[in-house]
Amino acid sequence: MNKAALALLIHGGTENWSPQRWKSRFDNVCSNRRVVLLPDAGLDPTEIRYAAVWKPAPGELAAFPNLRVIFNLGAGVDALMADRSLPKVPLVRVAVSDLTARMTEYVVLHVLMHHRQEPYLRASQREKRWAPKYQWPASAISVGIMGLGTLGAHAARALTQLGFRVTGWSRSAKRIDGIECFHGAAQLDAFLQQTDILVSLLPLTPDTRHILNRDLFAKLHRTGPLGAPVLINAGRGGLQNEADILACLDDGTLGGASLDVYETEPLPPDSRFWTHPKVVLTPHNAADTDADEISKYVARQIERFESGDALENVVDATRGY
Ligand code: NDP
Ligand code: OXD
Repeated sequence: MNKAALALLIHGGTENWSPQRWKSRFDNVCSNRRVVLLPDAGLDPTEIRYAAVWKPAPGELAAFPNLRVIFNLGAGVDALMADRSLPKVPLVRVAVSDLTARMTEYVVLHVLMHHRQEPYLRASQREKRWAPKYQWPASAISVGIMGLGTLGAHAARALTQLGFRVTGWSRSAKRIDGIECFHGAAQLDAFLQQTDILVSLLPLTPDTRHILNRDLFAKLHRTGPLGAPVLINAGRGGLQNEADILACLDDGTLGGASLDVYETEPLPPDSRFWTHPKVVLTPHNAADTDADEISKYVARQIERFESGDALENVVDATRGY
């Protein structure tokens, strides 16, 4: 046990975020390194050089005066960015092919679900109603992806391979083969106007909070084959105005929604999303962070850091993602 200590600080409460599970994976991949699962009453906080975290409470990381790197065990760092006392050391986030592929599966599944009118077909089945509806080709549908980063760009490529018309919107200008790219506030309306299925894979920042609201939904393509535009949000719940989504589903501004993330998680039992006939709901598991993959990723990054190589996927704190 001669290498600098790594602290694990994991909140989340779901099966995937079982702290013991992560501890056993980190013990396997961090040989000769002390891995401490917090809280640990006997711990001397000055020993900790690295922290691997999921949803730490504000102030928790400030307890370690000798911290050198923080590893967020997921892709989105909004919970950490909200911590005003976050130590000013590099913050590394997850950007790995395993998680990216999982998110692309989710996006493809839900785009196809709405495109192939699955909610309607399942309702027909429950009612024993033989009532086929014309199925449009993928090429008739324009999928617009908000956020063309690690996840958005990968999902966009997969959708083009299925024949969808794919556009994307990001903060800075992009060039991606086969995808019409828009960027910045000035090009948002042009992007929305041609979008039949809107996929949100944005990070939550002060600029993107509640960006998915009635004004934005009203600008989506209104005369597409699906009858009304569809929203798929797997970014963060804070991106969406939930009252607006419900009202827009009710009045037909939106034809359907697939939601994986919510303003309050777990989603409260009295939320109308649970029972709304136009909502396909998943419990924030579009793309799970796999403990085997991510413990190896963090261990590799620590080895790089200790050999003097640059850390990868360091968050830009001024952008907030
Ligand atoms: P990236 O940082 O790689 O990409 C973010 C994209 O959003 C970039 O294209 C960026 O633009 C764009 N963006 C950011 N701010 C703005 C803005 N104000 N206006 C326009 N575009 C903006 O992140 P990832 O692709 O890795 O992940 C995206 C998000 O997905 C995460 O932050 C997380 O919240 C969520 N997520 C959800 C999961 C789930 O299971 N539901 C799992 C994993 C992640 P630019 O390229 O110009 O910087
Ligand atoms: C993530 C997530 O950000 O799982 O990785 O939401």
